[in-house]
Amino acid sequence: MRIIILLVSCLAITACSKAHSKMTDPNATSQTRNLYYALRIISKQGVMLGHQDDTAYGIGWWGEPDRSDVKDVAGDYPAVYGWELGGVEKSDLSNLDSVTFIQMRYLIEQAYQRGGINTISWHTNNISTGGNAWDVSGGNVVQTLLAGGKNHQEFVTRLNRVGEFLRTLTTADGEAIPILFRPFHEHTGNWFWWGRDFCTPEQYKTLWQQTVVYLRDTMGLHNLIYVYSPDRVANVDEYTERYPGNEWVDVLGLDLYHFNGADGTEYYKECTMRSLQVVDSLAQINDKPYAFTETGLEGITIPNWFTEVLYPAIRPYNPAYVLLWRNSINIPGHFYAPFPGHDSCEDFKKFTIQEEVLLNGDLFQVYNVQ
Ligand code: BMA
Repeated sequence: MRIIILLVSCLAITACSKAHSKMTDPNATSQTRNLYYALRIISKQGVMLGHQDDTAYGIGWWGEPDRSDVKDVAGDYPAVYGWELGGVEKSDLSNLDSVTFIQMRYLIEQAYQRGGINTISWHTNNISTGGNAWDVSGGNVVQTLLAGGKNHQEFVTRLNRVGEFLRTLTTADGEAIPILFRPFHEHTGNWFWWGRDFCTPEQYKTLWQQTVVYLRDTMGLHNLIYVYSPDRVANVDEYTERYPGNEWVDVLGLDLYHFNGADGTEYYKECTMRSLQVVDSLAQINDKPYAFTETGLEGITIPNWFTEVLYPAIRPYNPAYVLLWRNSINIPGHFYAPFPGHDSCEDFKKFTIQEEVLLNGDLFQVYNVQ
């Protein structure tokens, strides 16, 4: 039997009373605060498995009730469900991966009702060029979004649409569903317009802070936990160069993928361990939970990747969760979790059955501790 997170309910009470003031949002709802402190406690007991778009679609299926590739293989849903907002800022009905926002809202609520944890990223378009998040042709776009910049008003309009969607994430009783919100990610890389090569550290920090202030203070959203997630880093200085500050960030994240199949294994392990070491030390110094916010090997071309590559790389550390990216239905080979019939299924089961790897059914009382 796995670890029962029953412990969370009693431990969280102590943790909450000690450290309420440390969240970015001092007025966060009680469920949001409980989730935040539960992350820290859970991370001492195990690592939750996450999967992007888990219940929206998978390999060979789309929008089937109660379906999940992770569940089909491992017998349970992941503990953490990743979602993506790109498109909501333009009032699109679906996100950039064709998931409708109506469906996403429904699946987020379902995940919450079964005790799961929801996290949301935002691959937002480039306002200056009209291109997508990967369009880096517009020079320093971030600067134009800040107060006084020529696209500031438009940025606020778009952020407002994000906030209005987030506001609708409630239970039928109107209780706000806590969300781990992860904007402007992988900014230590140079593939998104908010990346390292396209704005100064101060501009990035200001963009982050203005985003928090708008959602939290102007819009009054109190169900958000703010997650900072750079790509791989070599040292503490790289991780903190664009860090908006402890009062603006709740969870320290890390995104890092395995490239080049078997040839890339050692490099992936080395980078993951070096980067997690950095995040782990900063998390301890700053008293924050941390998470491996995105990872995976596209197409899982190494059948024992979960037990032989991922597990040893994360084992020395205590991320609260590790989130595998999506299983695309229409981009051939673009999947990161196994599905029935895939070569890595047995290995994935071995990985998930370990005591310290937590699926949805292992979570108990994360939200409603009084
Ligand atoms: C990327 C890929 C894209 C997708 C984007 C946002 O890593 O999966 O196909 O559009 O994430 O989800």
